[in-house]
Amino acid sequence: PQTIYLKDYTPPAWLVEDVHLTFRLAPRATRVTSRVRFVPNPEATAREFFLHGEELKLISCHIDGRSVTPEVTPEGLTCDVPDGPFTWEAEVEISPETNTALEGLYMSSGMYCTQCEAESFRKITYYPDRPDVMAPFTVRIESDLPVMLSNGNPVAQGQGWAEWHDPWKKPSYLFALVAGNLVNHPDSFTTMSGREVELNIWVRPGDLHKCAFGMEALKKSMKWDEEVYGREYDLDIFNIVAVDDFNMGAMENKGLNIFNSSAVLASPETSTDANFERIEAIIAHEYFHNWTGNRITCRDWFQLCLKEGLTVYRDSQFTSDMRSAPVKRISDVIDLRARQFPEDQGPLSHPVRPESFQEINNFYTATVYEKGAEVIGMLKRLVGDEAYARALDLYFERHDGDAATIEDWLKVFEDVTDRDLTQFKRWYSQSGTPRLKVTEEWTPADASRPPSRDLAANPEAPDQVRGGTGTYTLTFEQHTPPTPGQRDKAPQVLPIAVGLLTPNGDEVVPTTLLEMTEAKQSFSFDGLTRKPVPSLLRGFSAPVVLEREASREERLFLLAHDTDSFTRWEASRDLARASMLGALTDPSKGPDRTWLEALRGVVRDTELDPAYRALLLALPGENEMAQTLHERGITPDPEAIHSTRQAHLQARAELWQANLPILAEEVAVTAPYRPDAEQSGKRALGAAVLDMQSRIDWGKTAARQFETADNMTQQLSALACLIRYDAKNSARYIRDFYDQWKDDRLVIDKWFMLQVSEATPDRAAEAAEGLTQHPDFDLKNPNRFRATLGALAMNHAGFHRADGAGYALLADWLIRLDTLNPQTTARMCSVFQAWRRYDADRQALIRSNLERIAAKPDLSRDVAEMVGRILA
Ligand code: BAL
Ligand code: ZN
Repeated sequence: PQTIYLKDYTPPAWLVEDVHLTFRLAPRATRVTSRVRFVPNPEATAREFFLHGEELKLISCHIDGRSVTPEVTPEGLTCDVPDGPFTWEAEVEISPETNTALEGLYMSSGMYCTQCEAESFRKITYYPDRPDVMAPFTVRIESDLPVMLSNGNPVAQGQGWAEWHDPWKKPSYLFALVAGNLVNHPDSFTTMSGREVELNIWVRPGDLHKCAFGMEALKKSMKWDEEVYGREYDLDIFNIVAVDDFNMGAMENKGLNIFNSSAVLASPETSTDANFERIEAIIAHEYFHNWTGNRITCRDWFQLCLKEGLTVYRDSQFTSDMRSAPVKRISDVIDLRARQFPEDQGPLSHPVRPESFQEINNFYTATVYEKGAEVIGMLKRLVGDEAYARALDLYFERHDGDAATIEDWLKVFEDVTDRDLTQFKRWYSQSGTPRLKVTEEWTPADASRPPSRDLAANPEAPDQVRGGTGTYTLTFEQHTPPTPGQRDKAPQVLPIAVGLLTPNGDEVVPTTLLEMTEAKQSFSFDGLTRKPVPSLLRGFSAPVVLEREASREERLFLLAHDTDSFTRWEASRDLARASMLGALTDPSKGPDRTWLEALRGVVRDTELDPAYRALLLALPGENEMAQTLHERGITPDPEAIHSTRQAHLQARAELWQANLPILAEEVAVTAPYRPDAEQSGKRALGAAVLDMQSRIDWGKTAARQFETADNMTQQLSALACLIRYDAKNSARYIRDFYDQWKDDRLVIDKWFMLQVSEATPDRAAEAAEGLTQHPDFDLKNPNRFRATLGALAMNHAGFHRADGAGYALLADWLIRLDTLNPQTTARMCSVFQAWRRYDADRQALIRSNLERIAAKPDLSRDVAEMVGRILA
């Protein structure tokens, strides 16, 4: 396969003035005709005419009305064309019904739908399928289906046809078409300039009762983007469609967002609090793309983070505003460490802006998205909120209608702030997670010096912190280990938010931003009376691994007193990690009881948000522990990690036994179900308490909750406890749950997932294998595949079973899926990325399974690239 390089970018030879498409829909023989007005690009150096096109049956083509015979290859076509503007017309035939890759135009549960990002418009018709070619589209759809939708505004419709026009020029990856037997949940929104916008969520008839929450989320997103970013919606109509078979979460097509049904449909009985929160965030994310992605798009796919990093950052701001900012921040960091850190520290490591790819679908990664968002967060911290707002205004003003680059993005910040962002730009080009070592030095009061009135790093610190003559110095050293293709790393700009506390818990230095630019750099705080306790990397101000072995006493102190909610949580996490590490490296050691006692004190503090307390309670997962051991040069033993973690959970439940009923009562929700932050926080803490209770009463309380729950959050958390702790009866509860929900696909996905993710390590592979034989298992449905085989990979000890049964099962199914759906297969291959962490026997087993996948005849380009990189 061909490798594409960022450095080879050249402007398109031809630009498009406008596009007319007609679709005559038929399951196996859809006819697509296109009429495209091409004009020469004055900025191009070449004039070659090339149109992308894959898996198309070319029926006819014309230039300015004259029939032409182009040279066709599997990738597209070339043709002799006039020197000046001309009109291209083509007719092709495609087969949506047999399109199991779910790229281009395909069918899902009887409806037609599309997914074109990144490079799948070329599976619909011949076109310059690259994001820097932007044009207004007019689309006519012909079919006997009642609902026919495309981008933009409706123009006209009649019996068997509908016409849409999108006045905003857009790249082909934002094209969308939907046709089916759909019903809508309608609403409207009045924009800040007083325009009325029609809103719809389109679903299959049985799903109409699951649209109200998504609609509210959409309206909140529209309002928030007006209030916070000054961005107004720009069409007369905004449509969302729910689709059961979808590779991603959702897609931001202009005016016609297409969603995986799991990312939009919700009801209290069938969706968990986590589902509601995710749906709210994804609806916001796709809506926010209208400005950051659609009005300003990417020049080429290397710039993917330009729209994705920024839009993830924007949706995280939105969730922080709608819910709890500290809880959102901590959840994001947990997610970053679980998904992005292993990626950045393994064979798939790549910069936020990659420099080469074979298949761009393989770069919709946690690095591009989540680390991309962290980079924006750092930039905002460095320049400040006010300059960030001005830079964004300038970005929208300067680049509206553009296909832009990271250079364009950084330039607006440079112009607004007069800062030189050359070094900061390394965050986009340098891969790997920086390690940050910290040492401290305390120089006590010098009687010969007068008391200082200044704190060097924080001239605005309040008066009461001054007056001493002691100096506290923090010295940081940054180092980024080599990553594929990048051996030597240069120092990056690290915004390090720091606070200092007195031994009695007062803040002696409030949060202060240290800007580290050197490989090694010291920062001093003068005028202190006593040695402070540092609270480092507040708010997780930079995506680094902090290497500091603080004492247990210091961590306990921060758990009790830190004024920053993130570092307070981090102290708790560090204590949990240290306790588990201690037990793993010295089996005679049990859980750290002092920590458990201290944690109990904090978790019982009713002044604290229950959602935050639930996060304090959550122990690092087994995968995170494996990563932690690996970072310390220790080979992780999955079984030992599993049993150590279980022993910790058991010890905690026994130690806290007497407190559990009071805690359970405190978080009980009596009001009608609402998926808001307040109630879901209580249920999150309630679920943690239920888990502890279930360890002690063998599922008695959980059984009661399972029988009486009126919402999926509590029914599912009860079922999880019953699977974990009531081996005798769990099969019955699993059956009951199935009988209750067998007609609801999204709930049955949960049913598949839970049985695998909650299975004991020795049973997980068998559970997954058994479920692949269930009549409801559907290899063609990505949600169901992920719920079954993806869940196996999430069961760390089960997946890494010593005999390799987990690896073999997954590889078998990846090989089968590759023939149908390369994109989902390739994405799931990443579960093998951390394979070099493990012992030689496991490495050999994983290698042989990866080699088995690589040897599959006709392996897709997507999977070939992924497996090749993982094995390299
Ligand atoms: N653009 C692909 C889906 C998303 O990130 O919104
Ligand atoms: Zn996105």
